[in-house]
Order: sequence, then C-alpha cells, then structure tokens
Amino acid sequence: MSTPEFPEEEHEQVAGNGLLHRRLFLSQGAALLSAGSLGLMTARPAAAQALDPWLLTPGLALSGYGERSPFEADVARTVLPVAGTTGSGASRTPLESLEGIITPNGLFFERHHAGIPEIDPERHQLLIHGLVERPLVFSMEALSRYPMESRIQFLECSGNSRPNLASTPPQESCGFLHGTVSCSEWTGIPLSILLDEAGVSSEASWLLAEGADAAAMTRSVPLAKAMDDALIALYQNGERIRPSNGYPMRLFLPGYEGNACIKWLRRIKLTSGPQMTREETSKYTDLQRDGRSLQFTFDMDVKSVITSPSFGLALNGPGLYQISGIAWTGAGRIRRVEVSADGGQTWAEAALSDPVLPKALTRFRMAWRYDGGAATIVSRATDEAGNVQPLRSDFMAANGPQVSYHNNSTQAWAIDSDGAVSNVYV
Ligand SMILES: Nc1nc2c(c(=O)[nH]1)N[C@H]1C(S)=C(S)[C@@H](COP(=O)(O)O)O[C@H]1N2
Ligand SMILES: [Mo]
Repeated sequence: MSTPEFPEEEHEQVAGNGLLHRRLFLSQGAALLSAGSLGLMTARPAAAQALDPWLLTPGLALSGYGERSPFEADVARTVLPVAGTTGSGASRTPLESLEGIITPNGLFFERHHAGIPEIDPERHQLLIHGLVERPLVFSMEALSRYPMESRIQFLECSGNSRPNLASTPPQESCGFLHGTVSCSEWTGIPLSILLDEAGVSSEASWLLAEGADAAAMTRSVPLAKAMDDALIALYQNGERIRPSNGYPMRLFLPGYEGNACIKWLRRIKLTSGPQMTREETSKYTDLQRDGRSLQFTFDMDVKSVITSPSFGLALNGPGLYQISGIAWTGAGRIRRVEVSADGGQTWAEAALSDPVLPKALTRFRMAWRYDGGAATIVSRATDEAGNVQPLRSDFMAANGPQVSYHNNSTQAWAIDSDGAVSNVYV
C-alpha cells in the first residue's frame, strides 16, 4: 500500500536481511502498522468471544499496596549471591521482559557488598564535614524541607556485561548478561545545595562518601561532579527508595559507574584529594595489558542492546517483527542507534522512541521482515559526544583478555531456521 504521506519505498528494506525504514515507528508509520497495511498482522479473523469466569463473578478485594498479575510471576531478577552469603552479590533486571525506559522498582538491579541494612529513618542522619566552614548533620525531616528535583536517569554497574568477556558466548538471557543497568525517576536534593550551606573551603577538591551498610562502602568523588549534577536521592519512581537501593537516601551521580553511587549514605567528607579506598584501588580499577591500571574511570560509555528478540524469546515463523532495545551513555543523550540483521555487514538506523533524555535509557525500535532463515541481529549506539559503541571483536582487541569492567561492546543474537535465539560473538 502507498499513501502520499507514506510512499511505498519508505517501508521497503533499508539494510540486508529485511530491516525496514525507521519511519515505520515514527508518527504516521505506527498508525499504518496498526492498520495492517503491510499485510503483516498476525491476528485471526473475528469470532465470538468466550464467557470466561472473570466475566461472571465479582473480582478481588481492594488493597493498600498493589501487586502485579500472578501471570507475570516469571518476570523476575536473576539472583547471584556471593558464595556463602545471602545478602551480598547482585541481582539483574530481566531486560528481555520489559518495555519503555523505566525499570519497575521491584525489578531494579541490586548490588550489595554486605547485604541490605534495615535502616530506621528516624535514626538515620547525613553528616557533612571535613574541609567545610560549618560541619552539618541532616535528619530526614530536615532534608525534606530542601528544594527537590526529579530526573529520569540510568544506573549501571561497571561490571555489567562481564559474562560476555568469556571466550565462548554464554547462553543466557539478555537480563542475565546485561541486567545490571536499570533506569528510574530519581527525586532528591541537589548535593550542591547542601555543600553550599556547609561552605566548601577553597582547599577542597574531592569528597569521600560513606554508606551505612556493614561494608561501610566508601568512594572518592571529584568535587566538580558533586557541584554539577549529584543528587541526594530520596525517591525512586515516586515512592521512597527501596531498602535494596539505598533507603532512606543514596548518592546518585548521573552517568557515573554504579559503585560510586553510595547507598544508605551517612557521611560526606570534603577532602583535598581522593582517599584511595578499597573500592578504588583493589576493586573498580581497570587493569591494562601492560599490567598498570586505570583508576577513577567513572564515566559509563555509550552502549546498547537488543532486548527483543533475544536469548529465550524464539521467533514464531517468518513475518514482520519488532526489534526493540535500549541504549544509554554517561556522556548525555543518545544520538543514533543502528541495527544490523546480517551480523554487522549492513546497518540501518532505528527509530528512537520519545523521550530521549540525557543519561537515561533510550528505547529504540526497528521493523524487521524476517524471512524465516538464519540471521544475526546486533545494535550499535552513537551518543551526542560522537562516541560510537565498539563491536565486541574490536573491544576485545583494543582492551585485551584481562579486561574486567566497563564492557560496552555490542551484543549479537543469532536466529536459527527454527527461530531459536542464541548469544554469538561478532
Ligand atoms: N553502601 C553501599 N553502596 C553501594 C554498594 C554497596 O554495596 N554498599 N554497591 C555499589 C555498587 S557496586 C553498585 S553497582 C550500586 C548498585 O546500586 P543498586 O543496588 O541500587 O542497583 O550501588 C553501589 N553503592
Ligand atoms: Mo557495581
């Protein structure tokens, strides 16, 4: 079908193996898709609908705090405790089961070094001291009077995507491989307001942030970042931050590696330099080929992953499919995501779904006419600073086999002629 607004050639193939023009996912394009104009719909002709039991009796009672459908119970984080512990380790967001850009609070990834402290907000305080004119201590009640801001931003562990550093591709879900990234609306007080009140001395150039967990996690943060966009986050997607994500408050450093975003924040000390804590010396440093390590590699790099189709989500025969995925960068906004269906030989630009926000997950979509044969799909993001996500093969060649953190390389999924999806390296 062809209309003046949407000529035939524009939903024709724009790259190898059936990738269609991104216009299909922009304004009138979506309307045409839903009208079935491409002969792609999988719905069956209408017939009388069954009188299911829920039509015949009143439903369940009201409740004080909602729950999702029991039919969604399989949508869950993959939980990987550190051996011999229950509360330490990581749990990963099931990216393959989610849409849009917001991670539901119950599925936000978790990374704890000494379990989740059960903090009484009446007793919790934030101390600001060190190189300041007036050391200050804030109760939760005091903090609630300060001006707040809300921002939608991602959080990613620098160890995310480590499974794909293995020499053979692990056959695991998208969330298992890449699910220590999540995205929330965070609400809290800009740290700069509290630092201004304490009066930062001219010798201060860093700060030390400390958590109230049994690991007493501490990280050094440049003062410039603290004054720029650091947030003392109190709310996550509208409700108080969950215990697992830092209740009653966490330091949130947009675009920085997750480890620096100290949860259960209890103390900020202004200092004249970094403090060389455990988490910035023996851990969270990047070992190079020559045996030296990079320190304070805070910024998370440009990255993307196709969440659907992905491992465990088989295709049901030839036809039109929606490729959907997420892209993000610590540098600001995502500018472009390209998708290939032939393992990186040819690429086409995906549609970016609004909103495209700085330091947030960005949803991309692409229409794909799958011919039922073998295909390898892969995505590649570019950010507004011009950084391009590297192919896995280039990333490994550039960094060496000892690389452990900050894997932002591409994820490829191979589809075999049965429609089954597997993890492959390209
Ligand atoms: N106090 C404290 N803060 C912490 C941690 C911790 O164990 N203790 N883990 C860090 C790491 S490694 C990451 S990736 C993020 C994880 O945040 P989340 O659990 O809210 O996803 O918190 C960081 N802040
Ligand atoms: Mo982390």
